[in-house]
Amino acid sequence: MYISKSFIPILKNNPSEAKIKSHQLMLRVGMIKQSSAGIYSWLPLGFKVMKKIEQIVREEQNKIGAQEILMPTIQSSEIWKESGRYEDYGEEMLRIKDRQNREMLYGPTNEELVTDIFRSSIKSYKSLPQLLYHIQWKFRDEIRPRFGIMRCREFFMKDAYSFDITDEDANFSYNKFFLSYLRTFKRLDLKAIPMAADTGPIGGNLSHEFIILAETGESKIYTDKRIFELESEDTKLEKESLEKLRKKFEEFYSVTDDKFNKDEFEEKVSEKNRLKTKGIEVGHIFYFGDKYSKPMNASVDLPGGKKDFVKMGSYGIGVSRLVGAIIEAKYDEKNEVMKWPISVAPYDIAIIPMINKNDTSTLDKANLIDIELKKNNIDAIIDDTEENFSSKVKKMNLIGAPFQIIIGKKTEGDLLEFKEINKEPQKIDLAKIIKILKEQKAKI
Ligand code: P5A
Repeated sequence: MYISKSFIPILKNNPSEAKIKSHQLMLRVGMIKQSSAGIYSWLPLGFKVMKKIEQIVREEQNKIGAQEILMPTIQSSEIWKESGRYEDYGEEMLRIKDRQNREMLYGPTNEELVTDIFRSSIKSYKSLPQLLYHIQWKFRDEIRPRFGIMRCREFFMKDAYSFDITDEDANFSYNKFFLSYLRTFKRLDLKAIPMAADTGPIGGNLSHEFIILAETGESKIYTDKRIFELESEDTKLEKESLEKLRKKFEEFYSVTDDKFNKDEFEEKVSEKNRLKTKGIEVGHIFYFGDKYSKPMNASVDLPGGKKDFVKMGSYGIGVSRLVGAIIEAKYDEKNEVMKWPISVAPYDIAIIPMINKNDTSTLDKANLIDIELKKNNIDAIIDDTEENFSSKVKKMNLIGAPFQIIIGKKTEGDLLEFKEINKEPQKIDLAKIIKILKEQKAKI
């Protein structure tokens, strides 16, 4: 892709309305454009990153046996009246009337809708467990949308739901999602820590938020530092090892502020290990038993002929919020250098040829390189403008492709100036560059 033909509207300076670095960068390089308060359009660069995150989230859901569906954004109020949440949800719910004067709403979450889908088809314990998920826009009329796509009104969420018959099986389902979240955030090159959390309007009594540390985060956390040293190592999808994995994390006191208890914190964590800080909630999982299945009458036949209400959990990941969270974790705002993890980078590599009117041989060379890269599924962005070298590099540093090739007048023969952002340049040939990139991409 040529930069001159791309829709990447880069601003010269930081937009003054953005208070945190992810919002600054996203506006600066034109990843998003606000359309009204807390509602954004996603432009090509931002959309590419979000779609890659979505795909990783999807793959990790599939790996634990969850099945993808797609529920609508607009829901009927009827099912929310059945569960009793229609009144409870309050002003955050965007309520709409259709032309027949029926009460509809823009879904803030889907516990009711998925329970309705489940109860219409699944009648026997033999079909359990069921793990269903979708990746869909949500709307919450947040009183104070802020920080760009971090806390907005319309956002993209992966939400999954589990259905089991016993508490023990439901706990197994919960733990499968626990593992899939560790795997997902690792692939995004994020250190997201599970912390015991409150359940709020979703309900239930078991819940973890997955939090990444960031000064600009909106969640207050209290934790034993040593939890950050834990490796989120992979585990078999089996009851015992998953329980062990969760216990390993739960051994360290780590809670969000609504679960915080000063005495407990001081008793369980020695002074040198206490950490009181802030973070960004990128995922949240809940177990709430029959909170929805009972009022909505979602039951299945048991072996002895009896019936029972299914036990449910729900599991959310803020897919659009993750774009901002990755920037908060990876953007060096002082030097204005972004380095996307290769797993979600909008481009794998930037090619920067030095071009002037009388000599476009460097651009020809860039084009030849691009053909070879394409053959190897490596996605490059080429700066085909005649701007000076430093402004070209500045621009590419903001776009954040993790690798760069620089083609100057002196680039002769097979050796190219190749650079990983934040590292020293090296002179190597294209075959070697392709090898390095392929190796990096294979690790995703
Ligand atoms: C779990 C899935 C739920 O809604 N029901 C279905 C449960 N959980 S949650 O914690 O309320 O949301 C899940 C994740 O969505 C992201 N998120 C947001 N992202 C951007 N702007 C918002 N206003 C917003 N609200 C929630 C968070 O990442 C959260 O963990």
